[in-house]
Amino acid sequence: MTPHPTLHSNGVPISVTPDLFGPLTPSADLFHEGDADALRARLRADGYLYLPGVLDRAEVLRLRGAYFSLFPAGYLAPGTDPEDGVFSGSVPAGLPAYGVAGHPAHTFVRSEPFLRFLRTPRLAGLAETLLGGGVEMLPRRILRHFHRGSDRASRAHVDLDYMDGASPQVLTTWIPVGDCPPRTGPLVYLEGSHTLAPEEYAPLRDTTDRPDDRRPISHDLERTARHLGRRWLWTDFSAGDLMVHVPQIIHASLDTTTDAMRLSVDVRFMRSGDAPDARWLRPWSADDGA
Ligand SMILES: O=C(O)CCC(=O)C(=O)O
Repeated sequence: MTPHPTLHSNGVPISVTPDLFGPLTPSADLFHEGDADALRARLRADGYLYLPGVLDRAEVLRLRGAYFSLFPAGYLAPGTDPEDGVFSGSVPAGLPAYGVAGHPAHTFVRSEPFLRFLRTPRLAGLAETLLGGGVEMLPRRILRHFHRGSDRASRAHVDLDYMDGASPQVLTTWIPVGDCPPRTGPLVYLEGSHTLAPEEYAPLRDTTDRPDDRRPISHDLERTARHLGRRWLWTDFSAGDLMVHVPQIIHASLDTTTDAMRLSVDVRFMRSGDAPDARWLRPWSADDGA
């Protein structure tokens, strides 16, 4: 990792040392070889698939531009292209709270460019390969956008805690919408954590910055790694990369400290015919409570 002796998540520092951080293993070779058995085996073994460059970079960047074009003047740094998504440092007065009706993120996940992007056969095709049959894309698709200075990031969690009203045979695909090196706030995955019994990480939930919500495991990534004796796996994501993960793996995100903003889409698939979790049947809104 480039010399960042300390990273942060939710404003809490985490030292960048070999006992706390390691690299994600790429699997794009298996993807391009079309080796379905090997992809499924890798997903079972690691709990994730890191697939660099399998999406069309230009299309991903166009999506980034389409989103940031929706913001009022003053949000993007003067003279910059919306595709670059460069924060000016100030949020224009009157912008609704993030992701609620009236905010660009709320509008965007209901817009044709967003829905068209998700229709790329690569996404559903991969989910079919991995889930072994027909799949449905769940209608709740989360757009996450962080800018520097907010000290906000995704806490360590497992997706299953947010969709426990249905079969655990679901997969999450996570798409960085833009380049996303560690200081821009990507996802990080706790190595091999999909094999842990929930009781092993339950004690971490007692120290929390969200006392009213038992679902996050921790906002303190260093404490989480040390308690469970595992490393956070990271990479320097580029636009065009794709992650797939199982709903039992612990993951979190780092804080955004660059002028370039972090933007990503989180899309989940279930097997056709399985009963869905009812909370995932409506388009995402940041205040939907799901
Ligand atoms: O994009 C993020 O920061 C979090 C994505 C994720 O893990 C989730 O929505 O469950």
